[in-house]
Amino acid sequence: KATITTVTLNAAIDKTYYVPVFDKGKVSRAEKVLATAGGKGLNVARVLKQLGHEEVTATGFAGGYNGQFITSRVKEAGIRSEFVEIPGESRLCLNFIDGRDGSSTEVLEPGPVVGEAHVEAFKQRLRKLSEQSALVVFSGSLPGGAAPELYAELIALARAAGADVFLDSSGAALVRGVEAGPSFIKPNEDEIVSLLPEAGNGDVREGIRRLMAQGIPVVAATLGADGAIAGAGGRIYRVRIPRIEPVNTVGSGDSFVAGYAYGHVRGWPVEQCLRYAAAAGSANALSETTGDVDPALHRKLLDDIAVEAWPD
Ligand code: TA6
Repeated sequence: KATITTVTLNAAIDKTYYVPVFDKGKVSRAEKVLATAGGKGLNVARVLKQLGHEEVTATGFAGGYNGQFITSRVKEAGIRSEFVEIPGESRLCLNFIDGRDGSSTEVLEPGPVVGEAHVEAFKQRLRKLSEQSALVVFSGSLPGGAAPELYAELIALARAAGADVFLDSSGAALVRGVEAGPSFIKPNEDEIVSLLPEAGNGDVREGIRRLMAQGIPVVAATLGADGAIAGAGGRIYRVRIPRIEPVNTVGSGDSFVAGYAYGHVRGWPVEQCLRYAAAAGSANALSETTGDVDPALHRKLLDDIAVEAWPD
């Protein structure tokens, strides 16, 4: 099975506004606006395709005119679109990039509420897709109306249908989802603390060690310009990335997940998966478009990524 399926339960149109001056409480005029099919899972799907993974399927919920935009962009990118249509309008996620310092300000809509019948229809769709997939990647927040344990249920379902599973989420969805034992998670520093409230000391390495001890095989924490720290096979790895001038960092975490997934389904060793992942995250940050990796740049960046196992 070569297919990787990505799940985006709260799909979005990601809009990036390049604004020369972005001042809170003032009128800002954008000089450039970009729109992409977004929500974390769709960024993962697009980057997988750009990295050269041929068989990518995207599923989740999509609704209204925005939903049509999202699914048509997905198809244009050569990704199989298997979205369950829901009433209401899929959300917009806005990213304002201030020309003065390149900083991003994001405003994320909550998105439509999903009903029980649609969740049931989605489970059936996911079961079929998981039977055909080597890996299912669950990314992003849960839509309104979904129970916090939904990821845990979907992970169990995908596993039972024979697929491996990654989870990249936050808050209660992540805490409950982790109980179903995904093969890979990518919490940020705060999320490590929310997953391990009793650990308390905020040490990322210790948090990763504990999550591995709880049975999560790969735990990767991305640290922006500082690269990443990851745990796999009981070991901790430090991933260093080159110093770059980022253009748009939104979607770099998703690109990291795509890079890791690319190597994982090919059975690559952890170090190689991490290198591929980090190069994808950096390449995305150098593009104006959210969730966008230029393969030539990715290849070039691979040589500048350092992955070292931390001494035990
Ligand atoms: O990771 C960046 C991003 O994918 C944006 O593209 C935006 O769509 C947002 O995350 C959505 O995140 P959420 O966790 O709300 O699904």
